[in-house]
Amino acid sequence: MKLFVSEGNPHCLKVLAVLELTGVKCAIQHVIHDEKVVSYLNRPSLPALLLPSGMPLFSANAICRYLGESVGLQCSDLSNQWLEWEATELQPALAQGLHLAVLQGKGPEACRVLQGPLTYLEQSLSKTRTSFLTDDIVSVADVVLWAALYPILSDISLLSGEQTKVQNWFERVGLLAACKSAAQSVLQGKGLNAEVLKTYLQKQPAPPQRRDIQPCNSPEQGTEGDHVITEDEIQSAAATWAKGLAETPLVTDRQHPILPQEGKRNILVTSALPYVNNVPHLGNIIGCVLSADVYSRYGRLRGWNVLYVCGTDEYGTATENKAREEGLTPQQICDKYHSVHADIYRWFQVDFDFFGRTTTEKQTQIAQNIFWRLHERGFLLEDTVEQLRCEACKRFLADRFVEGTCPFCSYPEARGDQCDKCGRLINAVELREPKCKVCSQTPVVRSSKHLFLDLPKLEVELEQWLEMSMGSGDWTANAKQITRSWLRDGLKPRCITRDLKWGTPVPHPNFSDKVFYVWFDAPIGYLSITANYTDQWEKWWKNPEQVELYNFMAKDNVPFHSVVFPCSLLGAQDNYTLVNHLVATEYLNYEDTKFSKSRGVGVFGDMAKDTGIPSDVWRFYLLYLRPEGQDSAFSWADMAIKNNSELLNNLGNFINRAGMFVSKFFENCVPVMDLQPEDKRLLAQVGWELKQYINLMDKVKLRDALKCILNISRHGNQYIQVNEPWKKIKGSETDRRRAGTVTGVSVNVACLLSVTLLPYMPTVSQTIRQQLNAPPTVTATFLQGTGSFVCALPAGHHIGTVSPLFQKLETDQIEALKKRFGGQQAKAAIRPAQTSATQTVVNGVDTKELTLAVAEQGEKVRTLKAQKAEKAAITAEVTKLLELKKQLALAEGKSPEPVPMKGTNAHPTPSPAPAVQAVVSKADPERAKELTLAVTEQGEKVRTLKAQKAEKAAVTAEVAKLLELKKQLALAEGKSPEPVPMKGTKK
Ligand code: B3M
Ligand code: ZN
Repeated sequence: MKLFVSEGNPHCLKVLAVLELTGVKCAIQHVIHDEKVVSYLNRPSLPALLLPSGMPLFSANAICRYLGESVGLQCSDLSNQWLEWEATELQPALAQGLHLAVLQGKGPEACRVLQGPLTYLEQSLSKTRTSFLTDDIVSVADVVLWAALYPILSDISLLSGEQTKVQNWFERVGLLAACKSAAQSVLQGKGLNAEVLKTYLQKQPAPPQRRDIQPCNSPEQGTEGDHVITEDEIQSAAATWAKGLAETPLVTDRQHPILPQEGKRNILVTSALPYVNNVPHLGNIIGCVLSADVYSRYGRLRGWNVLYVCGTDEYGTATENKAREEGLTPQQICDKYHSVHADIYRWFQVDFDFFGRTTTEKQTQIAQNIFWRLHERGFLLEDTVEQLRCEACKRFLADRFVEGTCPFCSYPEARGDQCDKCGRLINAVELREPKCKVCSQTPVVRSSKHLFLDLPKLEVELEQWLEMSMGSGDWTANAKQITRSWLRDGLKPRCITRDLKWGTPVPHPNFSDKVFYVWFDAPIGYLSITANYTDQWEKWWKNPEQVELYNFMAKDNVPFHSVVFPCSLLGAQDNYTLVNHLVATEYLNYEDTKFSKSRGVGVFGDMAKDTGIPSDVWRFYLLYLRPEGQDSAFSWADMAIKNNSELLNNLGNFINRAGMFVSKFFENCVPVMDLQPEDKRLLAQVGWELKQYINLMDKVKLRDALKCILNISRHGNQYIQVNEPWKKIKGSETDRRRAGTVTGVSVNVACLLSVTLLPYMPTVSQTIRQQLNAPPTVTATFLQGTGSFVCALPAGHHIGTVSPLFQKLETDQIEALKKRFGGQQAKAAIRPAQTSATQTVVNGVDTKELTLAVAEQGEKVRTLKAQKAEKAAITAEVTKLLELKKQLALAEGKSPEPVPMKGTNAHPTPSPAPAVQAVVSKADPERAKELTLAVTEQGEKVRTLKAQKAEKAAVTAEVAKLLELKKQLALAEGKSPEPVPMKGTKK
């Protein structure tokens, strides 16, 4: 065996100390920091241990565990838990702390960054009666934690005076000869001041900046941002809080028709008009209507004057075909599917001010008017066009009905109007090897006369205007880039007429048998839909001085909204409102493939409601995944994880605890709050997240803003966890006042959350506000200006009835859904378990090696996650991990069940029916009071264990106790001793 270490690297300190402690025989080789010892890793990773088998271990904690095990020092569950905590919670904070302290000389800030983990350690140490973390003898976990903290804690000035337990423990471990000599060898016994540490840190990638470190919570906490709360912020947060709800206006109900108002921000929001002839899938929904809905709802909360319009895009050959398929007229198809769309969006709670359609009289009027104005002003050209005609189908082929090879990039599946690979627009006749999409025959070229929009003539004006719009508005990066690449290639005239029947008729006598091309016609739909909403539509659409226009769409719609349509409007010279903010999403995939109606793969809008998963949860997950900046993929397993960890364990848990404390401990009445420095610190942290939320929302970064909400509740959970109001309520008068303050502050944070959540989860938001009996003015208050977290539920405020907000998504439920909706992954997940893994058993692979491989791979995944590596990279490693776990399970003779997902909890084993059930219940208020506390306390214990991902058996045991206590409580309250359902589990 050979151990590779480098000087100055605190991880090497861990392994050297454990090596010496265990006395394992092993050669040690000192190398320089960037030496690549493990050939297949793409970056140097030290320390590394070359096992006798030739297999390398390259995570310090796995090496330590291995060394311990090889001398019979097995890691207990508790030790393993500490190692886990060290890797996932402490290390990220340390990376930032060391960076701040050593490279930037910011000791106090480093201190603040480490405060969370150190407080947690202090609390844990004060709860144990043993001299070390897990026992009265030192464990691998003690040494690992000691070594990790050595550089920081050896500088005593960085330890706050209150952390005496940590200090004593640190000194005790440091007395071990193994630790002393390792510290000497790696850091010259100098801790923070060691030159070698500085050299080592300089070679490390800058750590991701963490806003704050939570002791134990969801694994995916926000690590972006780099905010350290200052004293000023704390003071100003406290001052803001004290203002309360006083003079804040009410968000008034909308009065239709909504029209621009003098002196207001008048915001016109459109979502791309979904094609009527098919049912939208989740990708369509998040790309347009849902994103625009979240932004509109947010805008209304901000007090802006928002009008959100949308409708179905109904003309074109696709509709004609669908009609033929279903034996209906095109109009009947439109009527039928228009209402299908409307129902779906209603179910998703998309709050349009008006949802119209393009096949209306107004559409004809406005489109023809724009056409004539373009004609009169000389922006239309006449030309003979070669067109593809399918002789087999006896018709001209609309762009979407021909497919072939892209003449620019050779992508083989380019459409007749556009290439999905390079994004360029194509004239169908330019396609190489064209094919009719209906019958696959090769179409022939025929010529006829058509009208063209003279884009080159409008190019200069367009460019001037684009420069201004992109400069002052919020255009997503993809929208800018696609538009620029269009202009770079130089604009060409675009044909705006088609030889079809189902469309807006071209009014020109020479073209009376033609209709407008859908992409000339459809964006005019925005105007005509507004005209169907109000006769005063021009106040929105011919009013660029007063109106800001936001267009939401998927990226393939960009050129039509940034080039073609603006040119139509510019050429019409009628003072039209042009797009100020163009918000385009990337694509959402389904599992590891694309949504496909024909292959029956993916979730379509009409199916979502049949899953039993609430609309709000769908909204949440789609927005959490919103493809901002890059494509993303819907995954059932991930949806369950996000639901169970973020909604249930983080958000729901916090809001429910806050409310329950008020109702259980303070008779539904918000207690007096006497703010201490740490409460004010929380106000500042929450206030800061609120500001981020507003900044991001203003810039339409809907996905990132959602993370701020989750961060707020994480802060809240941590605050409750640290302050333990359920214990303090039983203490002295001072303790009880403290419990009151913490409860009051928490329930106010819950109130803030209800408002920030409103755009995303309107029903949940309303439920919370009802439960808290929040005054209606709260919605307008928090989101004013740059955001202000005021005390909205003051002492004396009475809340309503609190109940759980979310339900757990069970693994079997998710597996069933995955099967039902198809996708490669569903099949893939089932197969390998029985094939490849079975062979492993036959081959008799030793479980010890597999155990190590699992541990190693687990570390790898954790590291990648901590480093916020690319999702694809993480997913790949997670897949490997799962496969290894399956192999291990098989090798151990267990069934190759899918490994339960992280973040889900085992079903609590119901405790055996107690004898008390036979007893006729008789209320005992004194006992009930005591039991209420016991239940709360036990509930906290279970939650803590779960959050710490404690062993299943341990959790189950505590859950059983909890259920028993609840039964006793029910009896003492004179209720029937029915088993009380666990929070968040299904009834
Ligand atoms: N119906 C295309 C699409 O949904 C089209 C959008 C029109 S927006 C005016 O991708
Ligand atoms: Zn054909």
